[in-house]
Amino acid sequence: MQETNDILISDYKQDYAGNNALAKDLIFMGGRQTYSLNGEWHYAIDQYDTCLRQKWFLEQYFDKDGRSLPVDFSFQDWPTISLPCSVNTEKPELFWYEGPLVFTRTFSWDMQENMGKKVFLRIGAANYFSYIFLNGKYICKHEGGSTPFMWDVTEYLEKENRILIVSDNTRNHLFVPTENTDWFNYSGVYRDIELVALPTEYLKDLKVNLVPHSDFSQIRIAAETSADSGIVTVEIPELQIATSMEIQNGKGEIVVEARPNLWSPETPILYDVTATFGQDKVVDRVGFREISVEGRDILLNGKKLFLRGVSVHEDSQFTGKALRDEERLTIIRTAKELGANYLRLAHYPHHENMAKLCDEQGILLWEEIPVYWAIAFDNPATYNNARNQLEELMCRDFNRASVIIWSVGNENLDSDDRFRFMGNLADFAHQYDNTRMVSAACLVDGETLSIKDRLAEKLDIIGVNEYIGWYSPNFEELPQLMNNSNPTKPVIISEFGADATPGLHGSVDDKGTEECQEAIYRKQIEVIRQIPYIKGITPWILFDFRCPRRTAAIQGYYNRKGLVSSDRTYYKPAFSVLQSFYREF
Ligand code: GCB
Repeated sequence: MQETNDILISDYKQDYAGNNALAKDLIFMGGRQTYSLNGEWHYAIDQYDTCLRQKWFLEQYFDKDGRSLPVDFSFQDWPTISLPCSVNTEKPELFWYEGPLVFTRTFSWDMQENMGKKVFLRIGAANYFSYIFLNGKYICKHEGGSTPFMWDVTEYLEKENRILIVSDNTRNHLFVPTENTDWFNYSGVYRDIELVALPTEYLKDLKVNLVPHSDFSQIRIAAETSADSGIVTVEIPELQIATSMEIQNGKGEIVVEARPNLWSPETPILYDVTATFGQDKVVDRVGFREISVEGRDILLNGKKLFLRGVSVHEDSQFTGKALRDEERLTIIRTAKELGANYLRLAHYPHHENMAKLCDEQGILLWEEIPVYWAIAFDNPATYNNARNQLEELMCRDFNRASVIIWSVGNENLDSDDRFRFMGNLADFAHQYDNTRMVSAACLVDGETLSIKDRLAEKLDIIGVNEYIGWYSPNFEELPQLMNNSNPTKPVIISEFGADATPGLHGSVDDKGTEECQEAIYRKQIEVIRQIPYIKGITPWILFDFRCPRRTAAIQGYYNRKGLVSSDRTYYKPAFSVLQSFYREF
């Protein structure tokens, strides 16, 4: 008796223990034709996880003798919602909802046209756990709310199909991020859902980059294929490159001599790259640049660089985390108006289009995984998950010239477990990718009032968050902090800032006023500009953003440290202060 059983079983998730979609399952997507499953889906709030307990996806309406059974779902009668989206901003009754949601829809599949092909499901991101079912079968699950995942669904597809997704953003102290953050925990499947049909032998990955320290004259092309052996051909027509590489054990790599025009914020030049493997073909638009560190300097294409940045969340007052490209362009436009050449995409991987747009628009990027605050650093499963999220991000954005820094986390206490955890992540990032710098946003050492963190030895660039003038109201501490520190590596002030409610006025000492925020920006800039080892700043933050922790009347569930209001229209005076500083460069 199904109903009796399911309520008596406590470890119902055991049935979904396998088939974990991981970074190794991702397939290179550049230029691929996809079949979109975006659009209207039926959905239900499923607070008690009854779908997974009762296995609704089996659609068992009758017992074995044909007698009808009572069921607790009716997919076709459920309300609909257009995916991808953050359900919180779409449905007022779901604004504060956290927990399991069930989404389902039907679709037709052309079996004839796709005969002999391998078909993969790809979900751009869903927060935080996703369980995928197709035609009554459990397909896979994925952990992590900001990175894509893929799974081979070839053998499950039929002419008429039902897909069902359980998307669960219940917070938990063992997750990455942990249960306590300073941003809104938006629910649902908020990036594209698509199928991609590939020939049986296909290109699994393509990485293209300028070889570091090659005098800007060598391009490395690395490919992975589903087949063990074969030939991959690669063309970069504007560089007169037409070459091929041999695949052995599913991998191949070549280095070719070339003199590309280098990518930079001033010259965001991209080259068309095409790779072919048998029947399969992918394309990408790739910029070539070299980012490096020399002593306390950051160099872009061999030239010293100051990162004139600002931090941003993936958060829209209107669309939650499911920003549209126009909204991404507004972020970039506003940053450029500020005079920025660099953005910190805090605190988790943003949509892949953000890095693509920044490649085109000439904005450098810091990308980050949500190893944020009090992570369970002693838990091996938490580490594996963080590492996988980092790999998914690095795999997804490897070819983006704009991305110059991988950040392995933000504001974590310097403990032994944390050093091991984040140190290993930093080592892993270095191993995976020698074309970028590795950093993390560290805390100031409160005891010595200095930039001192054991993790620094694992990083190329030290990020430091300091809120002097705000959380530490004594402004004298800022020059002291700078004088007490003597880092051997470049430092980025990855955060400083102050809240200001748009239109709220008072004296410079009245917290939450525009005057107070402006004064803190002036003082910060006055000190920072004199410190030779500071090679960039990303003040907190470009736009006000939603945040459940912020309950004071002047906050209204928003973090008001933005230089611009959450609707992107109102510029606070601190915006011009930072803009004037950036104009000096
Ligand atoms: C921080 C965090 C950031 C917060 C910010 C704040 O240090 O890194 O996520 O939103 O402070 O406003 O307190």
